[in-house]
Amino acid sequence: MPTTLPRSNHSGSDRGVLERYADFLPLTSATPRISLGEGSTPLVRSAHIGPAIGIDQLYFKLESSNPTGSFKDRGMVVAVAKAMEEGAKAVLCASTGNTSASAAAYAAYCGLAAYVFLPKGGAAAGKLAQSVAYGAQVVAIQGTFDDALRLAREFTDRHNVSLVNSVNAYRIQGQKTAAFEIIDALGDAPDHLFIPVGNAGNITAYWAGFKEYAEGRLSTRLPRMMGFQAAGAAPIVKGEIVEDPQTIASAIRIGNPASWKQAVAARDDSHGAIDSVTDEEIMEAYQRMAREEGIFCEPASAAAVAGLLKAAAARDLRGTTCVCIITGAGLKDPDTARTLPWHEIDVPPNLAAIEQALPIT
Ligand code: AN7
Repeated sequence: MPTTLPRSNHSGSDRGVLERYADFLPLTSATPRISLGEGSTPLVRSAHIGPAIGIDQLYFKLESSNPTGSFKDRGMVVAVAKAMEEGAKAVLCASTGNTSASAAAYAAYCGLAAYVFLPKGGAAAGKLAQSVAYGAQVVAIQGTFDDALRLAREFTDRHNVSLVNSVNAYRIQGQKTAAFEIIDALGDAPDHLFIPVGNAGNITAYWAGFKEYAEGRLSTRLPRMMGFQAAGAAPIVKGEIVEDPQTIASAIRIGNPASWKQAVAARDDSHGAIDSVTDEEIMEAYQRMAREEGIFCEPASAAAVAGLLKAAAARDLRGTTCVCIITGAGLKDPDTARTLPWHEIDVPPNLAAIEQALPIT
């Protein structure tokens, strides 16, 4: 155990995942109760999209409200706490960007070194900026995320560094707490859970969480797990590895998911589905989320919303309770936002010019 541990300085609802769900996590008295205020994220009822498609009970789980702007913080806080408990001095991950931002933040907070393997040019600008700001050593791998993950596993086999990808079971343990929060907020599990799928850790974790609460009689039913991959990076849908995955949703540009089998089990055990959505459908959902709901999410998160729209067009979801997981914040990927059609009105600094330019009576 390291001699200096960060103090847990949180109270109330921002006390973090380790304290809020201690009874459900593999903690010991030696596990440092660290927190950057992760978890306890908002569950917001849809203002316009739900009513437009006849789903009265549609909710968005804003995982983008976590400390580093994505759902990764829930699992990362457990993985890093356990690494601390085991005396690790450094953590390492491969990432399409969000895992690296989260690993870098929790490592900084705990005084650990962080090494992040990113597919070169493959992480959105905001995520790369975070890794740099938190002081991680970035290693740009000239290949895909799948190459980076393979190399991260090989590297950690040979060196004294803790792997904090979702192949680390503590990550899944922490991430499952989002399912608990949904049940705690709604009083029971929803009928359908819509979620983007990349490396497939998150769908695995939610399913574990829903099952755990049901087994403990803290809920009475299980949701159908509805996972969505991008059409150009849809190995689970196709049933084969995608060597050169392509999609605008860089977070889920993954061709050989680590938790492939677990995702298929979640799909089948829940009588759900894993389907794909095109980049056009993702961008349509991305815009609608921002412009109709006031929720600026990243493209990968919009894949879940695109999946909801696709599913609602194919079959009647009216009368059901649906939750859509908004996995990451829109600010992570400003370059994609700038591709939306927009125009700026350029004016000299006087009121008359502005009044002439704006059609407001
Ligand atoms: C916003 O950061 O894989 O299916 O390396 O960042 O659990 O992989 C990110 C994945 C969805 C997919 N939404 O979750 C990484 C990484 C966002 C993401 C996913 C990711 P998984």
